[in-house]
Amino acid sequence: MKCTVCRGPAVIDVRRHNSAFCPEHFVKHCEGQVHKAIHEHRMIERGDRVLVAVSGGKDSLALWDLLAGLDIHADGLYLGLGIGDYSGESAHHARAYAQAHGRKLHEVDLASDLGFTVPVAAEVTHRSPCGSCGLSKRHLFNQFAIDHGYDVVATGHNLDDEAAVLLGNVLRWDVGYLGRQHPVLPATDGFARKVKPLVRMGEREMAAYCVVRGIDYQVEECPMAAGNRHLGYKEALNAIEERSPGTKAAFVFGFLERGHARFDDDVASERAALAPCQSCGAPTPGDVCAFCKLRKRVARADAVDDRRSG
Ligand code: Q46
Ligand code: ZN
Ligand code: ZN
Repeated sequence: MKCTVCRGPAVIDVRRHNSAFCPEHFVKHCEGQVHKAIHEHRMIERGDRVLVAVSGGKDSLALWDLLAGLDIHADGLYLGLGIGDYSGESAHHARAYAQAHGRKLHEVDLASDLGFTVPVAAEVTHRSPCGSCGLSKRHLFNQFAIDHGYDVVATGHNLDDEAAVLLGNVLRWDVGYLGRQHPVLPATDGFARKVKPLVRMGEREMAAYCVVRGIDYQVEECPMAAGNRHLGYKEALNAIEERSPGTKAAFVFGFLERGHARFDDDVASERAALAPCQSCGAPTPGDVCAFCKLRKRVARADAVDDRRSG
């Protein structure tokens, strides 16, 4: 296998681009794709303060690294989810990258700062841990950005993630989610801009990028992900992609070009119904936002436990 650009030995092939790359040209390829995504969707403007949601996994660390390669200065925020050794290891990788590259990493810890962990939330709500986890991440990354003057929150969602989420949204015809599924969500009252600069990059490419760049990342999957729907959708899409390379990209980009705008009205009416949460001020369709409700439920369960043991 030879590099499409320089004919030197290639280390990775990217079938949907009919290309293969040596390490140097692979990094250039990744930077080019991220640059294209940022400009095409006007994700980040000069002078924006950017906050990267850093999990310690390959995508978020690659994103942080790629942004720096494109001269976009960004700080990171690591959220401690309290998922045992997995969270400990993830934090280690996030801190090690920040330290080695002289980057600023903020940290928020669910247990010590907010009084609960993802496993506890799952137990109390009797729901999948990913529900409480996703809700907490969305809320806390946004809140942190608003409180600390960041204009943009950048997340490491890649093409495989976006295709799996899109498939889930289509299978349920969830019009609100379809309308909000976009690589850039503009800032509105109470919400910082959200961007996904890795939308053109496959999962396998992000792992390869980290290897080529010598970035150590959390290779373990989250132990709470086992059996979740998202993984099932990814497996289904991988089977299709294997037979027809390029299907995931056609699915996601076709939706963005020809499908997304059809759900504008659904999003506009959802947005019109938002008002500040009575407890924390974040925009919500009810009186109290889902995150504050979750916190209250966990606190109530704690109080019951205390009474029982006391
Ligand atoms: S961290 Fe959280 Fe993921 Fe673990 S509990 Fe689910 S959502 S799987 S990206
Ligand atoms: Zn090359
Ligand atoms: Zn709230």
